[in-house]
Amino acid sequence: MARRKKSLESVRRVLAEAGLECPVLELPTSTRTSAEAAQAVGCSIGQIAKSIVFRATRSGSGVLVVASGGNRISEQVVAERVGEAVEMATPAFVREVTGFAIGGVPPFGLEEKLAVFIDEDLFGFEEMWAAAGTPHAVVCLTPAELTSLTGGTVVKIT
Ligand code: 5CA
Repeated sequence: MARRKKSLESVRRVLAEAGLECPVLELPTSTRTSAEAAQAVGCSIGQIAKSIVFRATRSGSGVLVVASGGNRISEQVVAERVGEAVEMATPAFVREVTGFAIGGVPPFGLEEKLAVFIDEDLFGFEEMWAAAGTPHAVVCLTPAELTSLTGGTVVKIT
């Protein structure tokens, strides 16, 4: 099976195991960036839940921030939450800890159990779209579904 198909199937499996029927959309156009994803589904960029991975510099642990598409995440705010300095992850580190490539990283069903922080701005929407494993697939989630699937802590990240 092609890698992309496997990635999409693993996202579908996690949703099914959680008993959720969140719509997954496979699109012909790229959903690699928040702007592309917003254009592809016809929503505002704020309604895209982007999954950004950081690396804690002392422990080497991965940290996932699920942020509203238009927001710039403050590394300092993330560091305060984590209790140590953080840096942007490299593409190789993202793949290692999540099992997915940049542009398709879903907020749940990841390779490693990461600390997860959710941008409070996502709670201003009834539903949002997140990457579903590939740069051509997105999944529609409510804030409650995102919270239960990730076990994340809701914070102000800007
Ligand atoms: N599928 C879309 C919308 S859900 C998506 O995955 N967007 S994203 O924002 O979550 O993923 C792209 C993000 O990956 C960028 O915002 C950026 O933070 C990160 N990224 C892109 N290129 C690199 C790179 N070379 N190194 C590290 N991080 C990168």
